[in-house]
Formats: sequence, structure tokens, C-alpha cells
Amino acid sequence: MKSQKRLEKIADTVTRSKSKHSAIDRLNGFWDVFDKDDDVLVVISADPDALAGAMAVKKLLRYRVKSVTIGNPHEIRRLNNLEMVKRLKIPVERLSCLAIGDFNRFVLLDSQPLHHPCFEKMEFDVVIDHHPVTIGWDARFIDIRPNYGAVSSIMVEYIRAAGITPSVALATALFYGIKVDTQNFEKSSLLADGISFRYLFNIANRNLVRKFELTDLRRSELKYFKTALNDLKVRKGRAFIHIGRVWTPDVLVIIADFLNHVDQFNWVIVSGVHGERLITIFRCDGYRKNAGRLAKRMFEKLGVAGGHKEAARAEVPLKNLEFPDSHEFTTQSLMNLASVYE
Ligand SMILES: [Mn+2]
Repeated sequence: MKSQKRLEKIADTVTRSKSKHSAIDRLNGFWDVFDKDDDVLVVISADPDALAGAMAVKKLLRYRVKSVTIGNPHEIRRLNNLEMVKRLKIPVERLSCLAIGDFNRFVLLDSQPLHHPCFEKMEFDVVIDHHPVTIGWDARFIDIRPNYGAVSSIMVEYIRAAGITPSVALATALFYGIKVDTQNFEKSSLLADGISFRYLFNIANRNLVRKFELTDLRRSELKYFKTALNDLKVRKGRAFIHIGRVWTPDVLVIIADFLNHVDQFNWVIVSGVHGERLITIFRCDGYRKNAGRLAKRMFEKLGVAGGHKEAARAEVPLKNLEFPDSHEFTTQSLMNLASVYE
């Protein structure tokens, strides 16, 4: 019964903030939550959109509260995101290193209280998000716009309503946030996202954005490329390589995408061992070929497999393979598994 009541309240807030409230009303509603003595904790699950949104909140609350701290529950591991944090000097801290008692106002951005177990323990004063509305929680100020492509687009509207011209760093962050969350506008988004994006276009440093996008490889991971180039096997337009043990499966994706640049390869199939699992990445042009189907045929019985026509992935516990020792799995083993489905 209680959650039903909250649903109505949230639904009401969402509707009100969507249709009847102007950007300035929303901004004032947001500002009303805070006082000069407040120590504010902005909680995010740090991806580019959330990081940019947190920077915007920090800017909006400058001179209006005592302090603003950005807290993130996980260690940031994705290199693109680390690069963004490093180059824009975003002061993001691990939640586990912060004393919750040091703060009296809590803002949740690009997420909702039930999305993460550690968010559930906190009482949020402000929630601003663009994911589908969830129920069973409440906050003093809620602005959820599920059809927006990015929370950064929403924050641009707050920044503009406040009459603030964003710094290059803030504009670059928001620009990148929108770019990532809308997948360069290939995912569903609104005209509003386009307007925010266009606004940022002249202020953001797009070379820096390009650097964030490009940075996905550790120097120590170049050795996997050496393995890939040395040991690559090609049969009937299919390129195969088993990389061996890798520190992160992401590098297998990077190598597969790299080999997919080669003109003679109709298929690229790259595998590696991470933890106790064999991970295989499939790439093809997706035209009269189906990577998802091949991944399923090869690995569905052994583990999890699936994907799209042009890109797929399989993850199989090593113990389900005939190779109890991961060293026994080779590029040839990968080719044998695929050969049945030529
Ligand atoms: Mn987002």
C-alpha cells in the first residue's frame, strides 16, 4: 500500500517536472533543497554521463552550500572513464572511504535508489535521472525524464537556466556524457538531447573527447597484440586467435575489433581466458552472416552465448570444456570448435 502511494507521488512529481515546470522552476526547486551550511554528497555510479552530471551539480551548488563531494561505490576501471577523470581532474572519491555522517544532503544522479544495494541505505534529498521510473522510494526533489538520452542533457538545461556559462572542462564532460549515453545519437534520444549537445559543441574541447574515446588500452596490454599478430590463423576467410590468459576481457574485444579492419577477414573469432572462464568474441559484417547464431551454436551448451548479427560473445566455464587446464586450449582448439559450423 505504501509503495503504491509513493508511486503516485513519484509519478506526480515526474509528470509535474516534465510538463508544467519550466527549466527555471526546476532549478529553483532543486536549489530550495539546500542551505549555506550543507555538506552535500553527490552519489553516482561513475560513467561519463554520471561524472559530467556530478560536475554540473557541483557547479550549480557553488557558493550555495558549504561543500560538495562526489562519491562513487566502485573502483573506476574502464580506461576511457579513468582518462576523463584524470584529464578533467574530476574530484571523485570512493564511497567506502567517506564517512556518510559527514554529510547532511544527498544527491543521486543518473540512477535511482533501488539500482544499487549501497544506494538503498541512503536517504536521498535529490534524485535526477533518465532511466525508467522505479517505485518504493521517495525524495524531496525528483526529476526523472526517462525519454532523455542522457542525464547530461538534463543538467545542461539546469546550467543554462542558472545563467551559468560552463567552463571548457564542464562542457567537455557533458558533451562526452551525451555522446556516450546516446552512442553518438545512434540510440534513442530526444530533440532536447540534440539542443544540449549543440549548445556544448562550441565550448567543449572535442580533441579531448576524442582522446577519452580512444584511450582503452593499457601499455602492458600491447603484448596481447603481439600474440595476436604472431599466432593468428586464417581459414576460409575466418581469422582465429586464442590469446591465452588476459587481465581483462575488454582487451579481447579491442583485438577483435582491430582485426575486423582487415579486408580479407569475413569473420574474426578471438578467445582468451579470464578467471575460470573461456571468453570468445565474434565479429563479422552481419550481412548474410550471424555472429550471435554462430556463438550460440558453438558455446550455448557449455555456457552463455549470444549477441547481434555483427557482434557476439560467449563465456564458458573452463571446467565445461575438455580442457581442465587452460594452457591446453589453443587457437587450433578454437578452430576445431568452429569447424563444425562452416
Ligand atoms: Mn546516463
